[in-house]
Amino acid sequence: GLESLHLELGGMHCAACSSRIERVTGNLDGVNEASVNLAANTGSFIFDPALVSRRDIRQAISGAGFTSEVQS
Ligand code: 9UX
Repeated sequence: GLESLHLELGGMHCAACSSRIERVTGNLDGVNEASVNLAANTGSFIFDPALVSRRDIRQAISGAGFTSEVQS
């Protein structure tokens, strides 16, 4: 079934940054929903673990120039 990932994000300074993170993660096969909150520096991702991993999602974010930490 689907799983969720909640991240604390670093390096966002404007709405284009949060949109970019939503786009690069949402473009991954298996990511069904990508929602980034600029003000809170957080992101929530719904994904199919048969198609994409938590690591894949975090690598897409770092590739776009942002940091992420898994929220407890
Ligand atoms: Mo806004 Mo974000 O000018 O990398 S796009 S700071």
